[in-house]
Amino acid sequence: MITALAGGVGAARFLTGLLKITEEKDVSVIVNTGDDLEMFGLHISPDIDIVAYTLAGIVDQEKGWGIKGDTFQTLETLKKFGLETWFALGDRDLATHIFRTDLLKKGFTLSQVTNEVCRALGVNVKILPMTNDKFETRIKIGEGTVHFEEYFVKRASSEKVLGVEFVGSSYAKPSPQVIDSIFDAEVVIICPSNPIVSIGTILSIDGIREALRKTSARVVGVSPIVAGAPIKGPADKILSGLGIEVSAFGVAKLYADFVDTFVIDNMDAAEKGRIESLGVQVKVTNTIMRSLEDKLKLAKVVLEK
Ligand code: FO1
Repeated sequence: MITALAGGVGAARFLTGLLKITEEKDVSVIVNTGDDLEMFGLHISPDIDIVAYTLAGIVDQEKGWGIKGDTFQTLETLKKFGLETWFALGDRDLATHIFRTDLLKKGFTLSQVTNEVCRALGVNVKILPMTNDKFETRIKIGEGTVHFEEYFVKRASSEKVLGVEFVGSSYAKPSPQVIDSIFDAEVVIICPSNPIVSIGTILSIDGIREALRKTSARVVGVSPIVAGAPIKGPADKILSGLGIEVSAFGVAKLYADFVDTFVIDNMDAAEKGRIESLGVQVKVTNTIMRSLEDKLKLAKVVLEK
């Protein structure tokens, strides 16, 4: 059994490679729900949908999110009604949000809804929301705090990050199977996602970090930072805003209390010694996933003992 902790695009791309060398039924993915937001009365779970669409083979590969070939007629009409349409929701993508919102209103948990979405999309990997409780990642900027997606999309990560708030971490509980999936795994993989607003959110949920420290599974992290920058997303702005070194070492230090091995890119080979001084084993390889071959090779390096 393999369990992965995942955020959005980087994690989904890594999982594509992993699933070429493992059985879907043996893989569980604990997904960040801190990006979840409500728009037009609909509950949207960006990271769950990115993972589900990617593993179903229907994601827009170039963007990494949304459904390939989707149209945006509904959004254009909503704009005519004067609604905010900065978050690009396609017509087919909206069907997922309508379906999810309808089931949530009928009393289904986010876990149950996610199971239904996976069943409909033919995804046999277990996608586990980190929590079924309300949780929101908010970014502190000069004028106050905004939802992560407003910071990242509407404001294009333009403001200086003064802090990050996990609204819900004081009460949110892990969703069913999350803790078991960590203890029952032979390997737990920390995917190359944003260490603060994707992995950090998952770690802030009661009991998850402790389970990662205690599990007999081998815990392997993949650095999302290569040569001082993220491949995609605002990890550098968020890390530096929090005064954390924007490097493979900076991320390794965040995970050092539970990770056994940290996989870093060839370009960061010089950081091997510093990371080992944290008590973490290091593997150096190509972590930039341009092709399916790259994803396959990275997954093999992560899994090999
Ligand atoms: N990212 C953008 O940069 N712009 C968008 O308009 C956008 C819309 C969107 C709609 C549905 C969805 O599931 C994801 C979407 N994303 C968009 C991606 C999202 O902002 C981030 O990739 C994740 O939340 C971070 O992992």
